[in-house]
Amino acid sequence: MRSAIRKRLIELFTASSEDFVSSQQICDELGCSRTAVWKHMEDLRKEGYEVEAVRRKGYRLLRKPDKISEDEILFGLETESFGRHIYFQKEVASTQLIAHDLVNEGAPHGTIVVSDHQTNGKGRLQRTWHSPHGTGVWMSLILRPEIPLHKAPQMTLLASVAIAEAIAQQTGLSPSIKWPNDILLNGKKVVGILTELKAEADQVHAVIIGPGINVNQTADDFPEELKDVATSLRMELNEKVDRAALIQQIMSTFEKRYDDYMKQGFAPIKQLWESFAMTIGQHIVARTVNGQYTGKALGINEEGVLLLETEDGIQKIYSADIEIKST
Ligand code: BT5
Repeated sequence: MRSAIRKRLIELFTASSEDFVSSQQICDELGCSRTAVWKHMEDLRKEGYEVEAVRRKGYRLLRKPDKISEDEILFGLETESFGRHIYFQKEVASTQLIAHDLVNEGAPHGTIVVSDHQTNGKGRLQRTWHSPHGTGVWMSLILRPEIPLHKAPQMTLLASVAIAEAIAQQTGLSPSIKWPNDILLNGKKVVGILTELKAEADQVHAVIIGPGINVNQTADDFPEELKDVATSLRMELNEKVDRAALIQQIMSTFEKRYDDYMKQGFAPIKQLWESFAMTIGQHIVARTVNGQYTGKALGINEEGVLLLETEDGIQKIYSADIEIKST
């Protein structure tokens, strides 16, 4: 099936929401015969779409396949700018690398890069992110906030709040956040987020937020070294999760929280972040590039910096790996 026709059909179904689209309307829009329309529907079904046909009413799209290419993400997307420009590729080295190029080419605020498989997914500090084929959401979101450089870390916390909220809404699960932005289910990592910046002097040009979300992996899909520390939504729910629907939910929640942030500042985000945080009040070890600190996590300040009560006083932690010692 030609992608332009598929795209137009999906747009028609999207515009009619849950309603039927008549054969006549489709004929008019595509400039083809009823037989050709019937054939297009057969093609959609072959691609995994569930299309209902009812005499005198027409066609209705019931379900999309668990694919995450442009059409599937756009169908039913309810945002203004987030996810409106989609760059999808079946396999990439890292969605972050592509996002950097797109930023340089002037990609607009809200652009996303999505892939089914990363061969060289990036974690923080040169670590790797396991991103097997067809099971996860490997994505980079380009934001262009007009904020000074020192506020950029708040974007990371905003991202983890928006994604944790979206997961809770989509699955009914109760995720928690480990500072700064690992999302955990039952103590195991289900989301990691890499945030990268393009900035000059004190002005942020773009923030590239790269969440890696384990969605439909089974335990066997994880390599030995991750089996005890990682989980997926499917493993926690005992059922598969529609990745395109999850991306749409994330786009909606993210856009809403981003607007809150732009209008009201960090305070509402801080409050939400604290409601998800599992780190607060815990005894932790924070490993930073400047050394290791042990103490009680008191919370985050207005800037999003973690405050740690150590034997030598209160230490501000800007970036670290956190190990939770006890409750
Ligand atoms: C992170 O790093 O948690 C950020 C991961 C961001 C990945 C996304 S995918 C889309 C976008 N494009 C990219 O290239 N990257 C981003 P960090 O906190 O450094 O954690 C990395 C560590 O998590 C690894 O060293 C492993 O121990 C563990 N890990 C690797 N893959 C994992 C997975 N799929 N699930 C859970 N843990 C994993």
